[in-house]
Amino acid sequence: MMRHTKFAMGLAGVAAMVLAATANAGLVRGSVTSKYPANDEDGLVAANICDNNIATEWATKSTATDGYYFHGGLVPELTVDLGSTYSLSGLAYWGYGNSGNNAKSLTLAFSTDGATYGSSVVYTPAAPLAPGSEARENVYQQNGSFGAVDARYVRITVTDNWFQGICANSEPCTGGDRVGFSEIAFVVPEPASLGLLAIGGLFVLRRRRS
Ligand SMILES: [Ca+2]
Repeated sequence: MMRHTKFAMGLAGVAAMVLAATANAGLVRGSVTSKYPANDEDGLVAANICDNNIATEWATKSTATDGYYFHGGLVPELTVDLGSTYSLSGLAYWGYGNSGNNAKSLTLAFSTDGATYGSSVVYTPAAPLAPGSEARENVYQQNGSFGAVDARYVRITVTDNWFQGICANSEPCTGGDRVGFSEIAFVVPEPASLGLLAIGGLFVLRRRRS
């Protein structure tokens, strides 16, 4: 852990030059697939959670027949493919522009091959809005951290939202009609491919000096 930190700091100059060319340096996004794409809301597709735009959202449908976040419905599952393996140490998260429908609990599971998922963490975003408010500007960035884990694929299971209400049987219930959020990105101290590139560069410098 310490050795990794020192290594990353030693390459800070090289990394800064490369990352300076990209927005949100230190954050990585990927392509997204939904386990139940037919149950994603029209226009609020899963790809919206990794498009670097907090104004575009993903959400499930809300009707009683195909809305899968109704109480007892299907559990949303999104998979992010980062394109290559990174050492992930945290996340940045932006909520959904409606208080009750914002994701309240996410389980993140990590994989390097997309087939076998190992460690997982639970992330609980704060409610982004006051009850009854739907102001877009309240969809703010929240950060979470976890122990460094190597992963190319992150499976996101959405297990709850902030809705609490009264169901048809007059009993208190959770779940509501839908769940969503607008953006997620993962914290990377250094892309693995960049590290290899930098190591190669250091060897070239050393050879030229000898
Ligand atoms: Ca978005």
